[in-house]
Amino acid sequence: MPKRDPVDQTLVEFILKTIKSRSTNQLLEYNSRMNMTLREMTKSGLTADQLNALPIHFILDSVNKGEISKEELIDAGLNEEAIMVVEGGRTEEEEGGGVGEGGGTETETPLPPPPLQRKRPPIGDPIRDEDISIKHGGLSQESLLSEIRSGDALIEDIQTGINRKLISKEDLFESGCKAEFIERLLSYSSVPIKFPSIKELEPLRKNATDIYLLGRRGSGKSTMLASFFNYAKSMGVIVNTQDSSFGNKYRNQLQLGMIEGHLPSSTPKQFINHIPINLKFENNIYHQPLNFLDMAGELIDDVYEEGISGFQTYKDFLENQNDKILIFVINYFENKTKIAEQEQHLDELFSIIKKFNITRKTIGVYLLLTKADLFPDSNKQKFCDDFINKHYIGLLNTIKTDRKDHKYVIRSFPFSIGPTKFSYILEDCDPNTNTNLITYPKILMQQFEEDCPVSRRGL
Ligand SMILES: Nc1nc2c(ncn2[C@@H]2O[C@H](COP(=O)(O)OP(=O)(O)OP(=O)(O)O)[C@@H](O)[C@H]2O)c(=O)[nH]1
Ligand SMILES: [Mg+2]
Repeated sequence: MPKRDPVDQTLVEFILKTIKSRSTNQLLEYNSRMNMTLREMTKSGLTADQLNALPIHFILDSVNKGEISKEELIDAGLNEEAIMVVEGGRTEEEEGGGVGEGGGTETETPLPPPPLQRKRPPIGDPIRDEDISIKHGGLSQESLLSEIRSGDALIEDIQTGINRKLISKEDLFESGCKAEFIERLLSYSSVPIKFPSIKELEPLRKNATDIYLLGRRGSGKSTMLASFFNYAKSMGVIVNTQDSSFGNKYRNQLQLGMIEGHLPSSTPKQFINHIPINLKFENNIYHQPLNFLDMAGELIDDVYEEGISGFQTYKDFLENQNDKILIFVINYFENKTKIAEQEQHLDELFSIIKKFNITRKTIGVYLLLTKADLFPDSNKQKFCDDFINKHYIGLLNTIKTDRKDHKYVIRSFPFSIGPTKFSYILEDCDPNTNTNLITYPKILMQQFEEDCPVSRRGL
């Protein structure tokens, strides 16, 4: 890591956390102004699309300066043409190819013969080329296939494997993927979202119900919201509001992802997404104004580590006289230690929220046990209630004790979007066949209809 002064270092660390949302020009500027290296970027999650959009002379310079190795670039998803240039040690510009901008590097290294003997076939071509090494770019055919079978493979690795003919669509088919799923898998790209900082967020609307989504990293908060918004939209219940342009964009993005069966990426630390909507039911002339607050699980984990001070930054933004619904999104685990750890975190989080006086204005606490498709029982509601009464009794009792002072409803229910594959892709995204996409958001919508006050605003 290059030496920087503490201010620059803090800034670099902040930018690296949101590297996925940065444009090519910004990346080049960070490199020239702050010495941010390509290795730091790729290690922090720079996407293959971002990497491949960088000028080739910049990539080559980074390699020549020893700031990143060819192997690391391959692992990060550098495309084949660029790899060939890197292997040769010169830019295509020097070769007369005209790609990239600015000057290349001065190198005498001759280009080695290209690793592939013939033109790259179309993506997904099932025909195998015996000449091509089965170990390419740090990916081995055997391990990739085994990861595909176990469902642990990274989407980028599968796409790279197909592009480099290491595996074929047939392999995916044989491992149980349907043709329609394979198409969605190959077209998947994580959409970079530029999250506003807490200071940039529009203030929470007054006279609305604030819906807090509280849960650890990966518990399913954003996915749940995506499914809820998609369902509510399809029922014609959502009325747009102009109170947060970012919130509206984020909601639209979540909804489109759900239509394509693509799940959201992990919400970056430090961010709270504020999504205001109005629900308007057919039989009700009034609106229900709701402010959804999708919190980053990483932030919530920090609150657990740092106690109340971890929440201090958000105090001004969150403090208001609005009614509140606290949704504890509980990741369904079978592992006893993971269950106990999650229970401790949520119990502590509830106490912190209580100290902040947030429970004073609370009208409902929902305990949502997610990933119900993984429950071993077909009676999901009963399984959820029994599971919470058995494993989350400590949290439940803390909440019940608090409820003696502030009257609110406590509800528990399961949630699921149905089985997922390779972490970010829904196996079946058609609500006609995947009834999870209707059943669970419908329960949630009914609870909001029942519990949240209405307003004349917007009529
Ligand atoms: N099987 C199954 N997996 C799910 C379901 N919902 C979410 N997941 C998985 O859980 C992962 C994490 O979900 P997210 O919605 O990103 O979790 P989050 O709570 O928003 O996480 P952070 O943003 O990191 O706080 C998803 O990428 C899916 O792989 C579900 O209903 N069923
Ligand atoms: Mg999230």
